[in-house]
Amino acid sequence: PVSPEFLKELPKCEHHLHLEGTLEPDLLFPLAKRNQITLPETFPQTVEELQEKYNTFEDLQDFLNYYYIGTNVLINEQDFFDLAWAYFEKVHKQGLHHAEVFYDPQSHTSRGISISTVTRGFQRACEKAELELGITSKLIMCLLRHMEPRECLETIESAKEFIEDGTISGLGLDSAERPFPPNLFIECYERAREIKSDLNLTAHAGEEGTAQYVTDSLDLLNAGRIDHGINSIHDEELIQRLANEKIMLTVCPLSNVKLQVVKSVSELPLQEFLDNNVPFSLNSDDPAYFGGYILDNYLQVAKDFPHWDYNVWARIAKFGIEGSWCEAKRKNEL
Ligand code: ES4
Ligand code: ZN
Repeated sequence: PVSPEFLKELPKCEHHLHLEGTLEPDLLFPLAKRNQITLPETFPQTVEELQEKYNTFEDLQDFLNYYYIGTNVLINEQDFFDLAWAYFEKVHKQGLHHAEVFYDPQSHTSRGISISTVTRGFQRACEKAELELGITSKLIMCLLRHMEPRECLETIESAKEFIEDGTISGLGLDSAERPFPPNLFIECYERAREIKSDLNLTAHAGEEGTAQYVTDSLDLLNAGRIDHGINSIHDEELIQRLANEKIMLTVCPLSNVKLQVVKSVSELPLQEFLDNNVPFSLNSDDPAYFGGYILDNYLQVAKDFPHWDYNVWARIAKFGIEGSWCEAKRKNEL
């Protein structure tokens, strides 16, 4: 097995991280206080009780219920900045060089917070991270698939200026995967591409959904990569296609265990992906909720795949660089 030091030093990229999912309990409660937000009575009232709850989620929906309540404590531009900056500071110490991060504008606009407040707060943290930590980043807005597609179209319109000026460099699709298949969002993805023809596109698919959700995200939404995608393994033809078209899967090992998608990291089809030349990266998804940031995910995979040598890990690092949406010049540096 490779050493923890090697994994720390390995130049890592993150492609699947929800900024709202970096909200640690020890920031959540102070923010609730600062912003005078009353949490529901049934919500844990202390950091310890909340950490305890995070140890056992039934499934994706059980997690999302907590995640959306937590999100409500974020109000001011400074809150969004503080959240993202705390994330960048943490992963800087873990050897992260490049981050393509998600956020959910609708979680905030539905509470009366403008998309500009959210986007500018996050954007300022991204700029500071590049300047002071050397971490480059991209912001990806996600549509909540449990919302009406008509409302999602309005969200895209409200993001138009940020898409046009490049503040938002990609579009994704998250929240409860089933029963909200990709075909519901065909118009949304078309409209986003109309605003910017080279907008980067991705979608969560094949976490709790079937391989068909992955295929449909490629065919119907034109996604250039797939978030999670692990259920692709059940479709041999799809596996060959991912390899041929170099579609990267952004796998989230600790998340998959915490949400009981798999029993352990060793069950993930990572060896099969390697054997079939399917590009994948390792990511943290919602690290405050799932018990680990980027390096913690790498360390757990190394524990569960102890026979992987330096060459295998170098190959994974390379998948991540090539699957990133940054300019060729930056890829060379990485
Ligand atoms: C998410 Cl793990 C996961 N799946 C779908 N949507 C999400 N939003 C935040 N984390
Ligand atoms: Zn996710």
